Amino acid sequence: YASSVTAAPRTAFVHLFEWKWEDIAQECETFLGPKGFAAVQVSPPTKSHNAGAWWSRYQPVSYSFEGRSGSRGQFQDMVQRCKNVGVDIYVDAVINHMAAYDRNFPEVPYGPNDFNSCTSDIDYGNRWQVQNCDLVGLNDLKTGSEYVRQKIADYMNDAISMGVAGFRIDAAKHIPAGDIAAIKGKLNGNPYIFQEVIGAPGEPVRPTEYTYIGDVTEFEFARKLGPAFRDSNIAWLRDLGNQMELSSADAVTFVTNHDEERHNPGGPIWHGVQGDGYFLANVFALAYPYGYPKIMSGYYFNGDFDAGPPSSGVHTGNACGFDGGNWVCEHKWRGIANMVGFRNHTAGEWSITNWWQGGNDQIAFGRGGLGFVVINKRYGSSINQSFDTGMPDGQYCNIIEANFDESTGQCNAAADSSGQSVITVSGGQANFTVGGDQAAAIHVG
Ligand code: LM2
Ligand code: CA
Repeated sequence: YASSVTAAPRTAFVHLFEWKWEDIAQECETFLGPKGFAAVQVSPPTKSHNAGAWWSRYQPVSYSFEGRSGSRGQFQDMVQRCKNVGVDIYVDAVINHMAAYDRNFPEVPYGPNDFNSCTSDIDYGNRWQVQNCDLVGLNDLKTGSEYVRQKIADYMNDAISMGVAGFRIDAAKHIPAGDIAAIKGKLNGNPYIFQEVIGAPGEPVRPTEYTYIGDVTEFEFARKLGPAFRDSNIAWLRDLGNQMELSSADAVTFVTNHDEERHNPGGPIWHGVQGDGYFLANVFALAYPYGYPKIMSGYYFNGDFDAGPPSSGVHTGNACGFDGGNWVCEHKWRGIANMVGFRNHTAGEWSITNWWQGGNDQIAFGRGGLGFVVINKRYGSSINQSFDTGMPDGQYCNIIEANFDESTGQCNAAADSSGQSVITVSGGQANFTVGGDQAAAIHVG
């Protein structure tokens, strides 16, 4: 791949949920690096409660790097190989709690005095309970204590020493912001931090309390985006960024995440396994100038909440879902993967220009002459018209239908595509033909 992909900033990342370290290393080299992904959020790397369910990973029993995704050596190899192709690794750091049941974790070591003592259910209207009681029965660490802070920082510094560039702070709402700040103060270097704070109306702990430490998840973005695409009511999304509690520079966005696709598949944060609407919502999230988008990449679980990952690896037998395998690989869906490049190449113009809407279900907008996207959420009805794109004249590859090969300069239509591969802009105008439930997108670079 030619330099222009790597020269553009990298502005979106992917959660490779439950992927093995070896598979992630290979994915960085063969796909994520070339496509311009900034980073991978990996599943919690520590030794955890030994159960088959995916959620056992959220019950650490020690801070040693060993578990279902691989060994410490494999982890280290992944970090280096991904870094070599420009892709950072973000560790999902489970630091609010340890596993349920026992308050002795000799490998850290933690003993009973290192935990808070409130074991009752949490009343989310009560700040003290949210931050000091056991979350779903998980032993709540005394993050106010110097000893616990140092143990957590030692773990994170161990990751940093292996080249880890950032962290997702799991259950951050359940940790006082001051405690996270104190832990961050003990870290080497300046790792990227984003904190999982699920804002909810009426709750006392607000996402904005955490922005002085690092980025924060903006759940409202997903809660509004999902229903808009599900209900084909997308024109109002032009104003979405203005309706958020967090400012763009502080927000991590997503269309769904590993919890939401399981806990509440029909709910406001949309279940991501199938459907053009879900695909189009991801296209929108990557085109829209708000936040730092994370793409969820998971596996089929047939409504089985507990189901752990498919037993065969992504690169060993069971391939990605579109080949009939068990891993969905949403990040490899052509339009989603190529929209990462769109976001990277449009990062210099953080505004919406050339807005168009046809009813509530068809929209198009530009990014200040660096990119232009058309989204048609009207089933069975094409858009056929000329748009004022604001783009420099020339020929562009429609990255939803085709892949641009930088080494040859060719725009290669995908085998399964019947849409336009090439869009010609002349005098700023371009004709687009976009089928129902489809999109088109062009960008500079
Ligand atoms: C998170 N963010 O704040 C993670 O994104 C989420 O996936 C984690 O919950 C949670 N916080 C704790 O890290 C998951 C899962 C829970 C599961 C926990 C712990 O959603 O269902 O709880 O991990 O493994 C499980 C059982 C639950 C039980 C608990 C303790 O499902 O019924 O509660 O273990 O034994 C008694
Ligand atoms: Ca806590």
